[in-house]
Amino acid sequence: VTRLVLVLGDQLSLNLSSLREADKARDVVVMAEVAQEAEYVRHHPKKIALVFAAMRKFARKLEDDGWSLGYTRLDDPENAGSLVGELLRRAEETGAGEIIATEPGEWRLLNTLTDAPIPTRLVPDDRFIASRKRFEDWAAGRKALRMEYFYREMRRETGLLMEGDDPAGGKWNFDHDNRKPPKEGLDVPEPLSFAPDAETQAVLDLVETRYGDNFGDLYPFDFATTREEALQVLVHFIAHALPWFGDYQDAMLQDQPYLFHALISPYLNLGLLDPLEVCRAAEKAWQEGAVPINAAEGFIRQILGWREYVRGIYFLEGPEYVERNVLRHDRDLPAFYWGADTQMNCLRQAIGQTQKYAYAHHIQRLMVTGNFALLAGIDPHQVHEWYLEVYADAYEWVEAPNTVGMSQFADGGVIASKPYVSSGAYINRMSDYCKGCSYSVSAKAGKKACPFNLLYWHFLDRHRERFQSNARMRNMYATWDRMDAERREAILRDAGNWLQRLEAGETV
Ligand code: FAD
Ligand code: DLZ
Ligand code: SF4
Repeated sequence: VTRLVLVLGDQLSLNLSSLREADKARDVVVMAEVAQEAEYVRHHPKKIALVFAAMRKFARKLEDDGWSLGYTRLDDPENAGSLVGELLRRAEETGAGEIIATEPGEWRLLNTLTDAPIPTRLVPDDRFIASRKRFEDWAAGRKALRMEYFYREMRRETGLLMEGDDPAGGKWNFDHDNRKPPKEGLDVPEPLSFAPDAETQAVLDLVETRYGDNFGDLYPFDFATTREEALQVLVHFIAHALPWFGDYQDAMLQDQPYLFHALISPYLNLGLLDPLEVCRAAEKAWQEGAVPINAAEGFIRQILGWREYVRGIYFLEGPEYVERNVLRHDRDLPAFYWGADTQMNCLRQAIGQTQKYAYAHHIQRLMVTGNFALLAGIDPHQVHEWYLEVYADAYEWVEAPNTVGMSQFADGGVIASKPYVSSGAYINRMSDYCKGCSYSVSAKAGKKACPFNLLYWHFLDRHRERFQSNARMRNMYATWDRMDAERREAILRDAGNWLQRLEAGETV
């Protein structure tokens, strides 16, 4: 008898495990644009449009490959509004008695499908380099789950950047050579841009009508929407940006949202690109002498290391992970995260860019929007929902560990060995934001003082009990303790007043 093969919006890979299990001759693939998925948070309109456009084109590809398909568009009058509703409708239509699905990347959907009122067989998602089991085995019995050690095992297992048993270039990690501040007049490559075809335009019209009020600009829309286009983005990155990726990985420049980043996370996360193929392409460029080792290693580590590691942590830690709040932060997310005005230029730039492009690079997410939320004591669940909504690459399995763990330390240190906090000095060193700011990055207290300077000490002071014995934070506390008492009092008082103005809704 016929079976239904569910293909989710972020499972757009021809070698998907569920498709491999299925029989083209008798089974029916089900794909559905549903309100349940489009509305579990108020996604950026660009993200919804990207998912729907890529789904429609992938569906066509499956049909060309000979699959029977039940594809439901969001505005189909029969649309049941949820994935299970759609599966039931298609089961009735086709007489199917079983569903095959590749495990979804999120607890919410995993539980929904496990409890579906129709027999459902879930097969592992093997579009990752490490399986869930592989990660669990690595984690078993370890006290600390540090990415670096997991990454080295993955290097050994895949042979990526290995010379026999040794890491290529003699070191596992070349970050020491990376993280250069930006230079004036950096020559930054133009990213590729894909003009919407008629199929994408139909999606854009639909998204504008239904989700035009969500935070974020739908236009201009120039994402790749097929595997072929995503591969062009990868090739373009390797030729024009990868050589400098390591050097300027942490740099931030006003009006240069992309710098030397790859811009491939939306495509990796949708399944249009495969993580191992991306790593191999970077390795090949290094082998051919086209890129230096610090660039190739730094880039491969983000995918083979971080991306695989955070997925492992997400499933290891369980569905309650997103509720964690060990620092008991409870302030509401300020209105400027949704585009209201702020005098802090770094935040205005990072958020403005997010609104426009549904993109910000890692250091903007970690050291500007994330750093601020952590210093200001914002409720990490609200921070988590914000990151899940505003980025085109946001799926809970990758977003939550990065936000709740790496950025907000709300998991108590599962991912990060110390909180990622900094004063304005770091942002000033790594960007050109401060010169266009109403605050003074060199002022440590007083009305003009950069809020990051005030809140940095406020954070350390209010969490002294938790962090003062952390070896990696000893220097920070020593510096604080060396200041004279009057100065410390003035800083804490100014920080408290600033937070009050923030809470009162003033444009801070
Ligand atoms: P590049 O800087 O060019 O890096 C190349 C690739 O490495 C990325 O495409 C991505 O696949 C991978 N990568 C890099 N850093 C990470 C990381 N920390 N975790 C996982 N993969 C990584 N990434 C997402 O894909 N989805 C998210 O929802 C997401 N949320 C984040 C939230 C916060 C608070 C932070 C600090 C980081 C988040 N990241 C997320 C990680 C990272 O910021 C993005 O992957 C990256 O900015 C994507 O842009 P790029 O493709 O140009 O990346
Ligand atoms: C993100 C997303 C959106 C916006 N819409 C759909 C949809 O209509 N149908 C669908 O199958 N998937 C969609 N997705 C992707 C899912 O939310 C994603 O599969 C889960 O979050 C698991 O990662
Ligand atoms: Fe940001 Fe402070 Fe620099 Fe202003 S002075 S841009 S608030 S770091």
